[in-house]
Amino acid sequence: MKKSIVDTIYAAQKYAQEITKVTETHKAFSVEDAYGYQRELIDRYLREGSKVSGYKMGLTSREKMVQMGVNAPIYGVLLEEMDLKGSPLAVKSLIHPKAEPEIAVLLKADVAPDASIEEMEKAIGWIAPAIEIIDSRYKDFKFTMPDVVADNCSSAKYEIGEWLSYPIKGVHINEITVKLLINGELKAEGPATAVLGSPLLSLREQQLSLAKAGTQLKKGQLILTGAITVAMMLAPGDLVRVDTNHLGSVSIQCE
Ligand code: OOG
Ligand code: MG
Repeated sequence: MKKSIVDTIYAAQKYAQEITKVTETHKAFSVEDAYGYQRELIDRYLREGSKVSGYKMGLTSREKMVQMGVNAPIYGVLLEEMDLKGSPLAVKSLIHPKAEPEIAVLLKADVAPDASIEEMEKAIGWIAPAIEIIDSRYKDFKFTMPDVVADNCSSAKYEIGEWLSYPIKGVHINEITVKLLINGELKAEGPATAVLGSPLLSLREQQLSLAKAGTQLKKGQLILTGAITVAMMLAPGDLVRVDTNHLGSVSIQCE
């Protein structure tokens, strides 16, 4: 019997095997349906003992929307096992991993679904530079919105730098800028405002999306607010580093 959409994506993630878009191999479906498949997929990991560490916003910058040919922000769920925590990235254990520079926030309080943007900002306890490793399960990293949402928005791994208390003294979050370097070579750079005008607006989008889905952001969760620049393909041996002007650096050694 043919595998279901969720089973197909689950197997592709688990065994790092690329697949043809499920909107082609199975059927066309809406973005709303796609979030339902994403939920089913995550529930499966949770039943196996995985734990949610937070959420990620995706396609929040113009650079990413143009790179991926998709024109609206999306969100995915982060699991604890995606956190590299300083360990090297085994490139061959993934399909075609790419790195992107992001700003991460860590919540010190729950964010009520109807909290104002000021209340939401007060729930941010810490901020850090981050590298997200995305690994679309689809051939050639090409997909439609429903495909990528069902694939948990290409989530694979992430590395977080040192958490600094938020707000940072004398610096507004929108003044942060990041540089993405591979083996010391500058590949891309951009301002925090590249993500929906502000990482705060990206977090707001996450809050409102979860409210629509009947859930909410909670204390202890981290949120990746979206790639500030294009994502860069990685090869074994690469050293990826994100340098920032106010948050320090974070890096991942590939092997
Ligand atoms: C989708 C995930 C995008 C971001 O930060 O824009 C994303 C993809 O590009 O494969 O994580
Ligand atoms: Mg990302």
